[in-house]
Amino acid sequence: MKVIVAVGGMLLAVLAAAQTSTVEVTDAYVRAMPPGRTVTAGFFEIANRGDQDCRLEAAKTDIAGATELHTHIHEDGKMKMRQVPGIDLPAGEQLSFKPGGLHVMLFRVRPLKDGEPVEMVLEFADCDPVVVQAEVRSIKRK
Ligand SMILES: [Cu+2]
Repeated sequence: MKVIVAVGGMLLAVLAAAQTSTVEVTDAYVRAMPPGRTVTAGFFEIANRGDQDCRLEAAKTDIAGATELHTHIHEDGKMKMRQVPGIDLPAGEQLSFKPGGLHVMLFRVRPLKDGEPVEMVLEFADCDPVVVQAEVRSIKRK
């Protein structure tokens, strides 16, 4: 019983912090996997409406066993994914996390249903965490 109370308190703390955040996330979605696959990616538009620079350091979600921040680079004439430790989001700037570019890589993902809501928490070095409501989308739909 004590454990449940503690977890509930933590969640409330995260939600309360998110309300004062100046980082805005829109059009968040997680790509649905083909049958048998457990790796996928999350995408969104992110904007820093505040006057403080933010640095995205992690994206966490209950649907995945592990997550990484990734970007794509050109190497030997090919596009390759590369993990990055953090992504700068200066005050007043916005970034697109999209296929072929920045994305949140999701590993050991549980089976997902098309249209299912997924919660993701973005964590920053100097800014409040943001709770993101994403949606599962099949490749056909986007
Ligand atoms: Cu990736």
